[in-house]
Amino acid sequence: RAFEGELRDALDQGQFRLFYQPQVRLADGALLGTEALLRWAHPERGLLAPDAFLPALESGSLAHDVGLWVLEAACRQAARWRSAAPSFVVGINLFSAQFRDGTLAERVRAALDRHALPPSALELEVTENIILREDETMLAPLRTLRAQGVGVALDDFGTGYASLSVLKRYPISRIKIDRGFIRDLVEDKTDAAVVTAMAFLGTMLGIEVIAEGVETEAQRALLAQCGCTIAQGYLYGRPMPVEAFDALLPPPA
Ligand code: G
Ligand code: G
Ligand code: MN
Ligand code: NA
Repeated sequence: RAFEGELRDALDQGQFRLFYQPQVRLADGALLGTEALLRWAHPERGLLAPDAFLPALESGSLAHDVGLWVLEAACRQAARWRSAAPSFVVGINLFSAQFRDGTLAERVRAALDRHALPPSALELEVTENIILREDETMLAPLRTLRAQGVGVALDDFGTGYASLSVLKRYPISRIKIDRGFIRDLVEDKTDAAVVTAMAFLGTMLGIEVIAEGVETEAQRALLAQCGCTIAQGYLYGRPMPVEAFDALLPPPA
């Protein structure tokens, strides 16, 4: 209870930050986009990562409002970056609370409009577990937004309890291969086989596939052999504040 109050104050007082992690094309290292990741600049405890506060956030009603803040902040930033890199895409992670009141599609649309962004500038990351927890009515906003051109990424792919049928039922434009498959990729032939199958699945379905948690050059080389074309991970950059990310992009036009 007390912690939830503190989180509410954090939102009201502007203590949340978005960090950004690069997403690159494997072939040439070109910067294609970024995932926005939430941080709490706590006045006493310093910069906190989501594992320190997401459970508390999601247990109450606050996740919905923080999700709106994330949407707004990411769109504002995307508009800035797109003036330097016109096809740049910013991904945000959705909370399940954002599906509950039926306003998601309108709110995303409004945020895009406020910042004069085309729908393709934004990607919504949804985990398998969110998809399983919510009922089919959740489909509606994702379908609407996807039909308008907003990206929909299936996050942590392969780790949850979702079956491959989610690919059939949901309007997904990108699969994010969970970093659990990448960690031992070089040593573990099963991981290499699974990643190759996921990359092939993506190709056949016309869905982009991105490997998460890429940390080493050896992983990068093997991923390319597995048919994977896009990557995110410490090899290319940790989640970083806007000012650091700015240095990766050409100056705004
Ligand atoms: O850097 P990392 O510790 O940022 O993120 C940890 C977890 O927190 C990830 O699983 C990520 O999906 C989740 N997360 C990070 N930022 C957000 C956010 O803005 N919204 C939601 N719903 N989850 C987030
Ligand atoms: O939304 P998602 O669960 O995918 O959140 C990404 C999480 O993965 C964040 O906590 C982020 O800090 C973390 N992460 C990003 N790149 C790497 C990496 O190369 N290695 C490891 N171990 N974690 C990473
Ligand atoms: Mn994510
Ligand atoms: Na993920």
